[in-house]
Amino acid sequence: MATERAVRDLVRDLERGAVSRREFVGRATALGLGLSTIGLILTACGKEKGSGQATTADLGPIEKELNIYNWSDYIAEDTIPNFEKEFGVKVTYDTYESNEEMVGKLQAGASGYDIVVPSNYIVPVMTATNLAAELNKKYLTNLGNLAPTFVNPVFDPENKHAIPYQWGTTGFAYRTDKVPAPGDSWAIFLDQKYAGKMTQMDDMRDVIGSWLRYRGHSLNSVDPAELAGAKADALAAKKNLKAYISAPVKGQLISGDVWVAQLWNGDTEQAKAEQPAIGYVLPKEGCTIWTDSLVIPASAPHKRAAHEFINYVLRPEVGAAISNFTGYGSPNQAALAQMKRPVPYPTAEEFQRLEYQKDLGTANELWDRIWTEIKSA
Ligand code: N2P
Repeated sequence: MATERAVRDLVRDLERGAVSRREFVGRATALGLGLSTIGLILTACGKEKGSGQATTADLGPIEKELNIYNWSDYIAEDTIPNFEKEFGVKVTYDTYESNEEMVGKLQAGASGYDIVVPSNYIVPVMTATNLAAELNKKYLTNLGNLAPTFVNPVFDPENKHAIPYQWGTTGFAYRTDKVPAPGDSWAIFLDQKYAGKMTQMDDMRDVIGSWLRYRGHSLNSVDPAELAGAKADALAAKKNLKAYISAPVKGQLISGDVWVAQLWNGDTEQAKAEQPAIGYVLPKEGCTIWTDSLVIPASAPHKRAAHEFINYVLRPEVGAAISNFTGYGSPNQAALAQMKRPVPYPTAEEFQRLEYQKDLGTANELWDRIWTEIKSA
């Protein structure tokens, strides 16, 4: 008679690919399992592991609800209504302004979300702490539409947990009519001439990162001396800032209350659509490039609907409509032909000024402390 324990261990080994299906059948038979039981287990465990396939268990019928938690202004107006109509799913849509806000919520136990949209450096954190569900590729039939650069990205080899959604850069936007010669340096935020008319983002990684690059360091630095320098520069700039504010600064740029704002390229494009006197600068010292991905939290209550949504976004016309609204680059290669102004992925030369953020590991604490000190100063 098979002990329960031995069977459980064997099934686990099968699930993680430690034994092949053929080995499984031999050992399960030796443990006394009947063929129909073995068949059921094999069906539940899906296809052979180790072939780059993620989990393949059946997710059942599509649920009637889907809860999406996304960055603000990061989707086309008709993306959700069209999905609801076609799939018969009611979508609840919430927004956030930073990765830390979103992850903080998940870490605190928020469990209703079916889709979240972390930046590259957050994905490994989510997978390491079991916050991200493994994707079931059999539901993602449009995966082939992804551009090669976004297939098997370093932050998620094999796209096991994350399907790239949009990519962009973090530079600064400015009013061309108020600031005719903005230069091309982060130093603009140190210029008293524009005191009270400038903002930096409400984002630890982007603010400290900009001052690290300003002094020629990596924006992923964990060197205490480099970080102390970045803090000093950030504090000097803070004297000229109206606020730390991210996407919602667009209204103030449009109205002219703000003339220079650290901002992402796509949100700048959105503001420009309403106020043409807006330009965008990628500072010569360098700045962030990021990829945000669709991820299904491990705790998602509507996983089948979440997969259908991801697959829907991977359609060329849906991906194109999203980027046409957001102004960001699309990782959906099939969508590019349908985009009004596709943002070309940076060349190797342009990459010399761009850097992907990485998780800071144990240095997160030091960064957090410095950011708190900057904000409360
Ligand atoms: C949303 C833009 C978010 C991109 N407005 C940040 N990674």
